Formats: sequence, C-alpha cells, structure tokens
Amino acid sequence: MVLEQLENTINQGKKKLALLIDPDKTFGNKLTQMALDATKFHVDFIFYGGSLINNAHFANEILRIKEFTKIPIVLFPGSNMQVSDNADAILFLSLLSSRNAEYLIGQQVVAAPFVRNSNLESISTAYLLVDGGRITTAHYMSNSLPIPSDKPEIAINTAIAAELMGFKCIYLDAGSGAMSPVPEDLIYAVKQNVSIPLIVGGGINTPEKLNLAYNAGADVAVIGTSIENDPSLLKDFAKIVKSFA
Ligand code: 1GP
Repeated sequence: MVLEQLENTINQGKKKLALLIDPDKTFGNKLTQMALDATKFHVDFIFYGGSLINNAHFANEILRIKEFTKIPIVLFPGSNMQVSDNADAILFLSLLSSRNAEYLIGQQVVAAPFVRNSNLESISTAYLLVDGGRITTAHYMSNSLPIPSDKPEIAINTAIAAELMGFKCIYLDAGSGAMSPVPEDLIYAVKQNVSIPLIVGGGINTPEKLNLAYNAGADVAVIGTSIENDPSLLKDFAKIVKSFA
C-alpha cells in the first residue's frame, strides 16, 4: 500500500522519490523509456496527472506504463475528470491553501463515488500551493492565492489544521516549473509541526536542490519538469536519494 510506504519512510529515516509524469508531455515511446528509466534508477512512485490535461487517452497510457514497470502509479489529479482504475492509488487532494470551495471540496464531491467504487487506494492529502516566483498552471486553474514563500507561519498553521482534520499526508508544492522551489525554512517549519508524511515538489531541478529539500525535512520529493526536459538527470537525482538510504 502506498500510504504505508509513505509512513515507513519516516519510521526508517529514509527518503523517497516520486517521478511526476504529465500525460500531455510524456506519452508513446517517450513514456515507455521513462518507465524503464524509473525502474532502472529505483524511483519509488510514479505520480501521474496535471492541472490541465488535454490527452484524451491519458487513462490508457497508464496501462502502457504498467507494461514496463511495477512502480506504483499514483494519480495526482487536477480535476475530477482524472480518475482511472488503471492506476494503483490516488492522492485525494484538497487544496487547503486556497479559499476556493471548488478545489477544497467541490471537485471531490463529484469524484467521490467513482473513487469509492474503484480499486484505487485513496490517500487523503492536504495540498498546499506555495509561491514559487511565477504563476503556474496550478495557481491559475485553481483560481487561488499561493502561500507567500516568506510566511512559514501560514504554512505551519495550515499543516497543523490538516493533521487535526485527519489528512494522511501533506504536499507542499511550488507548482510545476516553479522558478524557485519551496524554501528550506518553510519545509523545515512544517516538518517540525506535523508527524504525517511530507511530500514536496515544484521547481526541484538540480540534485543540489533535491538534497536541500530532503535535508530540510521532505520525506518524498516530486520531480517532473526537469526530468521531462532532460531524462539523463534522473541518474543524478537517484544518487542523492541513495545517499539517505
Ligand atoms: C508539480 O511538484 C510537481 O506539481 C513537480 O514540479 O515539474 O517543477 O518538477 P516540477
């Protein structure tokens, strides 16, 4: 089970790597190669989804990934249209950093029966967008303000509220292709105040930045854009993950 693996990460003091695959950018042969590389470099999870998906065959592509790897595929949905039984699990997200009811609970109400009737493992996840220096698709599509990156107290309070409300993990995201990743002091501050697993992503585009995120307290780091642009980077990211093993 994916949640169990996330929780074990903390207990074992290890770090995990999630490769984010955007169905609009990675498909066909590129997707096959990505799945093979992910296996070769011991990626822990494949996150699959995006804030806006135009690939009508996105669900079938999951089956292609499964042909080439046994890594758990976790849906990271930008909307209620991105639910598919072909995956193994789903981050059942609520955008807790926003005040937009549609992304706090509206989309979830529409998706709930589909998730319930599927075989997906559902992982209730408090999703917090943090300002990464530019407006990302996630910010725009969710019509919500990110948490200012120099206001860790807002992130702390939101994370504590999430834990009190029973969320199983927290995902701090500067948004795909962010200019700056979530600052280390903000990651550290959140980590010190909650005991549930902490996922961090957005703008982590060098091994150095990955190392900083892990050292600050990220249990799982999510990397998408940089590997999409240069798949050979995966090897270098994998070395950093291994250094925590
Ligand atoms: C975005 O956290 C993910 O939701 C990954 O971000 O594409 O910038 O790596 P990048």
